[in-house]
Amino acid sequence: MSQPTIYHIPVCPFSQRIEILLRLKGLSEAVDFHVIDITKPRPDWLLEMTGGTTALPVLRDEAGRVLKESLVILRYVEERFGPAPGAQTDPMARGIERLMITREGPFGMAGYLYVMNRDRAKTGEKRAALLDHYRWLNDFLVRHNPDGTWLFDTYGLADIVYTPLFMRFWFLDYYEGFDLPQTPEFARVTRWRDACLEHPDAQQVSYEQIVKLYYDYAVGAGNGALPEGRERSSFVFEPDWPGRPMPPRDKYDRIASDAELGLIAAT
Ligand SMILES: N[C@@H](CCC(=O)N[C@@H](CS)C(=O)NCC(=O)O)C(=O)O
Repeated sequence: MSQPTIYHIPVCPFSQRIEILLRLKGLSEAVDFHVIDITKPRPDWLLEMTGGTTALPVLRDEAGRVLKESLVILRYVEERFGPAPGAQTDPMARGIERLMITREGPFGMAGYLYVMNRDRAKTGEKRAALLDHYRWLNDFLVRHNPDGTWLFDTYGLADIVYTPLFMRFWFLDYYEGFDLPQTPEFARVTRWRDACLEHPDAQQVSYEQIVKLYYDYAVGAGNGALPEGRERSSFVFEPDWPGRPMPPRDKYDRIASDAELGLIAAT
């Protein structure tokens, strides 16, 4: 192995962060990406490499040393290959970026819990929990860069960390009819989110791809688990997502079959 390898699952938001950073640096070829099929048990060589944990991405360097956690891997990529063009260097600016990033875990979790919920009585509370995070992000942006687009003047680390989550939240648009309220309290975060979604170096995934692959999350089954009555996961590699129909949106009423989702391979 002559360069690092990142092991990841398809459309993983956490590995997309690293892909965006590498692309911003013009270094997309400096790391190999190896896709793991999340619908099958993890191979022994992978579990041996991770020490038994299953969460990805995992980076393995040329010497066989292993790193986990996307934020840790991002930092490794920055330190190994140098900062991206326009990256913040001032210690306080770096601190403010990290402060904003402290919220990424709970923010992502709120969106995933919202899409996975199938109890209509709880939808309001899931939506409210996510909006609380968006409000916090809005206030943070207003405080540090009220008139700009990104957290600072250029698309940087905090923007990179959140962009893949905004893209996964297309599943909320499709399955929950969720969007940010068009009110002043969300105006700044809406501007930021929309610009992140359109950034040219962050186009590794599409709306259609997210909606099709994450169908199983929308009916409550995460991480390649099978929803009731199904034999194929929406994360299967074959048939690949472009050939499948758009899934039904009625996630609260029923679980679509393998056939309806286009998951049965032609024989
Ligand atoms: N905090 C971790 C989260 C990683 C994570 O949850 N990865 C998901 C894929 S998007 C995963 O591997 N899920 C399968 C599993 O945990 O077994 C990071 O930032 O890298």
